[in-house]
Amino acid sequence: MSLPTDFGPDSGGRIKGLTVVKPIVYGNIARYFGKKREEDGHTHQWTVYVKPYTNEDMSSYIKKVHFKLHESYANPNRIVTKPPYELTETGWGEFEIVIKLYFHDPNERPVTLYHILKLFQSPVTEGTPPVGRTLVSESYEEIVFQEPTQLMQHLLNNVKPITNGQWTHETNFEEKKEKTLEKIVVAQTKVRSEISELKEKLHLAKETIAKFKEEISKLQNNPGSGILTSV
Ligand code: SLL
Repeated sequence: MSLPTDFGPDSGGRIKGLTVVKPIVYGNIARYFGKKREEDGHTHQWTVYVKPYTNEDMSSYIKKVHFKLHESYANPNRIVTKPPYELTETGWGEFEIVIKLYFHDPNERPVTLYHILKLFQSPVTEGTPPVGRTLVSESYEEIVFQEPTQLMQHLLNNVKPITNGQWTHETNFEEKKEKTLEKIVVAQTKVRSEISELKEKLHLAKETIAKFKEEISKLQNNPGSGILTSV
């Protein structure tokens, strides 16, 4: 793509106090062949990807996406220069994929994401079950641009929609957000009540200590009155 050129000699200067956030979704889908392939032992086809959370064409500010695969793959360093930022492969095993996003503005440092390629369905799956035989493992993230340059701000603000239709995801992130929030509230309540129980115990323990101390000093001041006698 051609970059705007009207930012003058100062375009390298950063815009103080400005933060631009771009929500993204990254992860993989995978499909089991149904059997192990004779020729190479591969069992799955999978696609790893990075896509925008909202209906925005990220190519206005993303220069390329680097997917680093396991060394068992031929040419493990795969570069994708235009959307969709995805890579389809076949294989037999799970491993960590390093995803590095590069931006058009060279002042902007690349962003690195780590995704564990998932091929095998866990015994207990949370949330919505996969459609058919396709497994989905994806995460929500936010790229935060702190004090971008004017050039980068321009690129970030001038994004086109990808589709005129609805932009949807395999994962219902709104539902996930609500459920996660509920879990946090439950955990918070539990931790709070444990803290107050422990405080109560501590309070009782302190009271008991104080009582004993009082007893001791009484007995020390008045030795004849108790079982304690000085030797
Ligand atoms: C495992 N630690 O043992 C992992 C490594 C590597 C998966 C998984 C290679 C495909 C090909 C492939 O699927 N590697 O032949 O190119 O589970």
